[in-house]
Amino acid sequence: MDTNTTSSQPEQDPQGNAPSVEQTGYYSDAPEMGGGLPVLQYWAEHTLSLEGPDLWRALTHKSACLSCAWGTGGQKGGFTNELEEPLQRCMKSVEAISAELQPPVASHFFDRHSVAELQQLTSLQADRLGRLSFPVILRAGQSHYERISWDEIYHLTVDAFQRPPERVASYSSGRSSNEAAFLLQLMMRALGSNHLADCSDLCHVPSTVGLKQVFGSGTSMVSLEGLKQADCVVLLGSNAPANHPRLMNELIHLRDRGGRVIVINPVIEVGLVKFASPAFPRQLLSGSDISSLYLQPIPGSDTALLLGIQKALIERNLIDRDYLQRHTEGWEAVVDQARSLSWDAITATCGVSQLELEQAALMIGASERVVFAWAMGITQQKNGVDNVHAIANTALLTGNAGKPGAGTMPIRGHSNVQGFGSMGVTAHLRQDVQTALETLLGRSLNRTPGYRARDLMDAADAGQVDTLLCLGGNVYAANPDLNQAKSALSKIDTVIYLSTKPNLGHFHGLGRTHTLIIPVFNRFENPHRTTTESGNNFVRLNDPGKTHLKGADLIAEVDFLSELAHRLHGDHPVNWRLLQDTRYIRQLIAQTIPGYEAIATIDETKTEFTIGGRIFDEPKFATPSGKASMFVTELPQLRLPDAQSFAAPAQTAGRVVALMTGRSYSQHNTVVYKEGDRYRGMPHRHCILMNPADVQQAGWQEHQRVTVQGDAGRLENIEIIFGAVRSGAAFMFYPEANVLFTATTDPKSGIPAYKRVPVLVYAAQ
Ligand SMILES: Nc1nc2c(c(=O)[nH]1)N[C@H]1C(S)=C(S)[C@@H](COP(=O)(O)OP(=O)(O)OC[C@H]3O[C@@H](n4cnc5c(=O)[nH]c(N)nc54)[C@H](O)[C@@H]3O)O[C@H]1N2
Ligand SMILES: Nc1nc2c(c(=O)[nH]1)N[C@H]1C(S)=C(S)[C@@H](COP(=O)(O)OP(=O)(O)OC[C@H]3O[C@@H](n4cnc5c(=O)[nH]c(N)nc54)[C@H](O)[C@@H]3O)O[C@H]1N2
Ligand code: SF4
Ligand SMILES: [Mo]
Repeated sequence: MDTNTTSSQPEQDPQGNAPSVEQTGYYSDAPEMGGGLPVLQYWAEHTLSLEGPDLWRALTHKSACLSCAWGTGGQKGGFTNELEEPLQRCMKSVEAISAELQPPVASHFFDRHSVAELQQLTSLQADRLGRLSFPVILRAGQSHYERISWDEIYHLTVDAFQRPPERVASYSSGRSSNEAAFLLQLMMRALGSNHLADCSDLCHVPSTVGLKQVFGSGTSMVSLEGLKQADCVVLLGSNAPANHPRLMNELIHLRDRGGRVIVINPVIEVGLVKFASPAFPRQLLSGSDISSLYLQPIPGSDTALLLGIQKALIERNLIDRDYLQRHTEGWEAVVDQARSLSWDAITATCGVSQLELEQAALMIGASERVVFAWAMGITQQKNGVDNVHAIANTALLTGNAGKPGAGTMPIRGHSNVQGFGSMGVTAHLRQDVQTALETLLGRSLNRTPGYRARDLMDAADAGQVDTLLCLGGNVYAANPDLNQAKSALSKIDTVIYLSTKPNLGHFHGLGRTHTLIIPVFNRFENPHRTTTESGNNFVRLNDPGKTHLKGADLIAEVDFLSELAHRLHGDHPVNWRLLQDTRYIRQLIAQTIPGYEAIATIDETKTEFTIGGRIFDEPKFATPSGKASMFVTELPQLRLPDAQSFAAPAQTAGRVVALMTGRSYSQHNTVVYKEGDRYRGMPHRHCILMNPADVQQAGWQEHQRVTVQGDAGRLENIEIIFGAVRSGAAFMFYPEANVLFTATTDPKSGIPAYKRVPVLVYAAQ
């Protein structure tokens, strides 16, 4: 079966307004708009509850929000964005803080519950165990985690790192500070290992790779101030109402000033049609219109859709040839390719009509300043880098890069994931940072690129990794093929987790000889002053804080890493123990990380800043020639396998669909906060969101239970929920869905194609 057939998606109305969710008639139990009163209700419930005082203390603490990389949390307390606009804390921030404010895991908990029992927990149950507040170890042959002393921790970890450098690795997630990130990579590189896998390898790595090739800089070129000047935003593959809620305020402002929003997403996300933001009290009941045009492509086909928009722009003479000639290279080939592709090939691949693509092109062409913003629907694809190139090409063809109010804007994930990249936590280090680190360490460093996250799992599976240090995150559940992940991690001798809260990885991602869980302070309780970097390239200074955990045996990440580095490397050429004072780390950052010079004086000036060299207000880019390089993007070949190719019982009649896996409204990555997703009408985690016509054609009904079979595993007893997802596609929640499939990766970036997973859906006999 092939998804490239007719789609039964609802027609767009000729005004270019997206169908309302009521018009689509898809939802049985979902609300009519995103945000709204439930958000205020959540705020009220939590801030007025017993945890209220601690919650307010954390909310008003001067530090960046823990949750997403939009980076709320200002100079004068926690509620402002970088322009000091008030009322910028969303409910997701409260959700994240509230999880951190849980009571500690009881002191005898691990004695009383074996790992086998803990493996039965769901993600939600694991998180609800409370905060980790003392270090524990699981030794080979033992059934229980047991408490461990700090002496023994250092003894074991030093021993674990004294292995050949090519056999030691780290994985990190983007919640820790810039200072911890910088230390981590310095310690690893000083050992001779470049195996600095990071959650961004599973997230925005195609944006970093693709944008660097085009513009010489891998982050957003649009500042928040710039976004406020745009008159059109093209939003691709993002569920911002759930994952970057304060971006919605900017879209509402944009619509209010007469601008347009083009949404590109195989699912009609209710909050992208209409959103009620508490920052706009007068529209809280009625909601504000978001999308002016909503296009629903086949999952994985965005490059085709963008080629269609490019073709329409060229045919209608809406491209800026003067700009292309002056500021870009390689544009002729890009224009030739889009021109030569047939409309049939384009529309058959993306499943969106020529008329709709032309409408989008007209909107873009008629706008003065267009921002192209995207998230995981674009990057987590087999052609993730091509998708990013196709977006950049569309921006460049219309002269929408290098002027205020326009440009390319990857919407980053974790609150400091971009800072990790800047600090050099990457398997593929930039040359200028490498050189600066070599000067700092007084010797040359290993230049072979290290393992990205997927390479790490494969190397571990092949028995090539002895030691893995995880600075946050959940490397087990974040990866595809959970069985492989478990088996790969079990071949590593020592796995060390630095974490704030228990997660599935602590119970399934177990090392062969030792697994250590070291509890750390989170951002708002960290005893050190730290910094973080938002997705808009803004560096925040986070004040020291205190934990609510009484008598807890926590450590600051920086203290652990500098002590370990000291024990491994001695005092030369860096005085590692001195780095327990984060001011010294900031001096090293200022010396080595381009654009971070202003961090040298931030302790005195307390002035937060935008990183130099990244926001392009003029079409002079960071490439050697100063011009943007344009790359031809291939039309994706999207065929779904036959039903027979899945390991299902013989004679099973089923439907093969392109499954998108992603987040529910109430989860943060692998950590589930609440069972259901009210905005998609999914009452619990074991649902598959499907197109009603597809379900009816298969002879099934809503709420019926089905089996979902991928190439690596199956999930049974999954409830069908009708949703505004296009025909041939479906949506399920991660991390549960990660059991289903092996990783198909983008050869240009190594990212797994989480957003286009072929699965067979069938009803139990
Ligand atoms: N509350 C909350 N906030 C978060 C997170 C969280 O888990 N919870 N996680 C953080 C992190 S690390 C990240 S990376 C971001 C993630 O933020 P998002 O990228 O917004 O999250 P996802 O749920 O992965 O899915 C994004 C959207 O992609 C669409 N999509 C799927 N396939 C395709 C496709 O082929 N093409 C297009 N155009 N769209 C597609 C889906 O329908 C969905 O609406 O959010 C960050 N913020
Ligand atoms: N199928 C599918 N899989 C995906 C995705 C998808 O869309 N679909 N998305 C991918 C993406 S975009 C990402 S980013 C990854 C996420 O992957 P990760 O970043 O690896 O996972 P998280 O679930 O964010 O990690 C949560 C844990 O981090 C720890 N933590 C929280 N705060 C801190 C802190 O301050 N310090 C330390 N040391 N630890 C802390 C807590 O113990 C918590 O349990 O998952 C990827 N996997
Ligand atoms: S938009 Fe993101 S950074 Fe801002 S308050 Fe919400 S979760 Fe935090
Ligand atoms: Mo992410």
